[in-house]
Amino acid sequence: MIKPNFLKTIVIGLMLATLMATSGQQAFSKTTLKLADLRCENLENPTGIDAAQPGLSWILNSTGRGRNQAAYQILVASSRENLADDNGDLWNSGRVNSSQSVQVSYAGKPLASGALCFWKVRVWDDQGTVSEWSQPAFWTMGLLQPEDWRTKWVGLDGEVVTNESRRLPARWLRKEFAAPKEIKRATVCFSGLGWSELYINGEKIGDHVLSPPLSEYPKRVYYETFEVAGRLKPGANAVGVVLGNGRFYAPRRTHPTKTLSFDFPKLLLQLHIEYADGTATNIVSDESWKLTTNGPIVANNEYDGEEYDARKEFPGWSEPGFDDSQWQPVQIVSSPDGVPSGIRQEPIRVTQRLKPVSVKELNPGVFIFDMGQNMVGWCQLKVRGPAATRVELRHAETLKPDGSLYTANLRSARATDIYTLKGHGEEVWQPRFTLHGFRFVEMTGYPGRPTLDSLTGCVVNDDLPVTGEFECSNPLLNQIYHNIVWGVRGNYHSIPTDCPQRDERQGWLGDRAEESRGETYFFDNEALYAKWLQDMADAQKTNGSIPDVCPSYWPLYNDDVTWPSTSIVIPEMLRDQFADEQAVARHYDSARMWIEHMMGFVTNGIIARDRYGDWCVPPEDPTLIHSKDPKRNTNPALLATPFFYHDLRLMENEARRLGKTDDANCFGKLADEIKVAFNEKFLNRDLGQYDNGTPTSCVLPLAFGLVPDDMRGKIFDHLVRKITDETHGHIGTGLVGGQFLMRVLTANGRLDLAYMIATQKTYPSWGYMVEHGATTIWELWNGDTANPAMNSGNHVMLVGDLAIWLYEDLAGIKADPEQPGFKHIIMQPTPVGDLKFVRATHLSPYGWISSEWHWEGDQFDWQIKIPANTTATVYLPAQNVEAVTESGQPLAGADGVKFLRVEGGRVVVDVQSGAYHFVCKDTK
Ligand code: RAM
Repeated sequence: MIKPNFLKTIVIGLMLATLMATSGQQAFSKTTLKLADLRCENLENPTGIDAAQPGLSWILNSTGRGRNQAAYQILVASSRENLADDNGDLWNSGRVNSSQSVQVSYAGKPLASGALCFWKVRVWDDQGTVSEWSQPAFWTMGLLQPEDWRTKWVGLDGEVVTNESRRLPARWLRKEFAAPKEIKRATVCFSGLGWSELYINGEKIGDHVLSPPLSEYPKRVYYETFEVAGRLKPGANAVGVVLGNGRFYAPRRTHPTKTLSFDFPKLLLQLHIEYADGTATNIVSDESWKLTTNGPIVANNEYDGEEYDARKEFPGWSEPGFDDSQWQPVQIVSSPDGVPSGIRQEPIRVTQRLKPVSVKELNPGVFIFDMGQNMVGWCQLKVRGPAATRVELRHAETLKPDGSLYTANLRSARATDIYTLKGHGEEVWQPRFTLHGFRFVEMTGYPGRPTLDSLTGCVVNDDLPVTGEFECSNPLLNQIYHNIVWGVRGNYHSIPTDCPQRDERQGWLGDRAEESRGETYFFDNEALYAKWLQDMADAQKTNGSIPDVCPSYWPLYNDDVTWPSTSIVIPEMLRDQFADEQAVARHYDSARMWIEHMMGFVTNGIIARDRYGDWCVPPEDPTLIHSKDPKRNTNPALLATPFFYHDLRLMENEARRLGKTDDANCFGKLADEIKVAFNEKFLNRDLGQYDNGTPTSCVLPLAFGLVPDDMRGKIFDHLVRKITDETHGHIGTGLVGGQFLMRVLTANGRLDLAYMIATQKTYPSWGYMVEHGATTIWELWNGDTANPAMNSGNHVMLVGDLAIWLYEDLAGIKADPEQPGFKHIIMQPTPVGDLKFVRATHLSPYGWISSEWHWEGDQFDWQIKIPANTTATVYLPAQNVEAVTESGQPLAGADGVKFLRVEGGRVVVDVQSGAYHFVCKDTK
């Protein structure tokens, strides 16, 4: 079963495709303006927001041509009734002549803690037509001031030893209270660290799992907010919370870096009840709560797994009247120091359920299930049998040749869940406080013979809206795309992680620099990455240093350039893809501090601070993790200096946009100096290469504009020679160079080479992974043969800019940075190789964009959709205007189309919003 968000976007995508395939001209007729998808802080009806001026966005759904928003009006009201009466008692923006429909900042009355805000919007188009009011949406404010929390942290400081100390039994906490009067509103805010679940009167609140989000705990802790009036009843009520370890309690895991652990699990909770008579009360975590560790979750640890003894269940524990005389009073415990902060990101949920594709009995009583897909989450178990029967589930990504689990690459993560039956009827169980990266499950101890129905794979990740689909005529590329999407989603767990299976799962910065831009085409990761920037700022030292891993659970403050540069690159991505000016502006000071700190390492225009090299360049020997071949490895200064140059240019642009001219000049000046020094030191004009001439040493200077104009051709030729003569059409870059490789080849006219690299089946290539059974992307090009010490089957860093290239260059959908967030779109597909068709859709902040092309004989047949309130520049592969038709008519004079120029075998036109059907003859 797929969760609603997933379904919603897929259905919209399909509807769109069908519309485009069948409607032809009819879709172009003028339709009424419809508003949809109202978002506050880019989230649907969020609760507990702490931005003083939340950003409000909507989408104009209109399929006609040239539909633009000329003005908007927003009403924000403190009640549904007021909003229905068009009484914006919090804010009536009045008619604002503006086309802005993304992140319009709230500018009404100051919003108090807990404020309820209902809102709607209407718009005028440029013909003066006014839309209906949108459907109402809402948001609520969180607890904005520290003094709003009238509560204490509670828990139990001290180990309750089970079989080992890193797998604590869960802590169960409860409190009964009376609600004597009619309830008008009840809001609960709580932070249960590491992870927690909240129950009221016997029911779990919300469908979130593994919450709250991970954070830099000594700086910030996240709390969840739910409206719960409907869960309370007049009279006796009870609230219960179960606390798991998460990353807050994470001791004794030392490989290969010491992992930070913070404290024993703890809870901060405040339930604010407003009665109909105008009075109010707070139910808070304090000494009156009871606690037990003697519950059914006898051991939990994210990496090692969960043990559950159903015989220890205590039905009714979160309902009034439960006998808690055996429970102990909670302790008042120390605060984790971090400021409680509202959450601004989508929650983690079970987003899909997979049925196993096979089950085999390996040895008597040992069953191996195959989920058919390397997935991340856990299994739901269905079992009947006598009490005390122990069913054990072990998880792994691959199998050994003998069919048993291959677990060497999990390192110390045990990835084992154990369920002990209570012995009553059918028992259905799934763990709460663990996570596994796996395709195969070994089941032992099952009473009888399990069937495919005995296990269900629950896919668990940040429940981000799906923003795109890609398909083309090359099945290998489609499978690679599938592997990318599964890899990305499996590594979204309130931070982007490096891997989901071994004893690591950290937010490594380097892995997600440019690669994060590719992800935006199929997941709306705006809120997630804006939050990760906050993690980076929280982890930053006062001297400006940013660690390689954020939150800094592995405290690696190496002061290298390439990994922390992600804190400069992500703001650019958020701006280009989402027009998220707010996150960018918020992060500016932190970014500047880091740049200033790193400037101290620049000597004579060169910075050589590097820690990881061009990580995971394809090694010469299939058993190696890292290449020892000096010809494959790039000089550290050739990685750090270009990247720092790039950072400075990004900062220069950003400072200018923010009106910080002095900063901009300072960044620009240093960048100029670096450019000169870099070329003086490393450019070999005679050989036409930098230093030892690795592919990466060509790619970075080309991508960042570091190469003197007269040498661009030569450096590019050198790169081409490396690929054709030395790597024979295979990839030769690691994590750093791979972020720009496909685009550098394409921008310089060798899309054919990019296509060759992308569709290789032999080592090293993404296709090689597919040929060897991968359903995600491996950490190593030689993931099937390398040492298990570092060999994850589910990493995204080697994706590089492949996903960007699929959408931007093959499908031809790209944001124009001059009008970010796809306000203006560049539509420039490049037909290549044996590709017969490409279809892609992308949900931009303005609505769905689509591009669908195929060859009809030697004619290029291309249908596109440009959402309302945007425009696009379209590059048609034809020599002249006469060779192009639109919806069967000559291009010249087509409604919504403006001819610009003919350039490099392309007819370039500007188009208004709407659906278009182009046919290009004379494409050569
Ligand atoms: C590995 C991680 C990550 C990489 C670092 C340098 O342990 O898996 O992907 O960024 O090392």
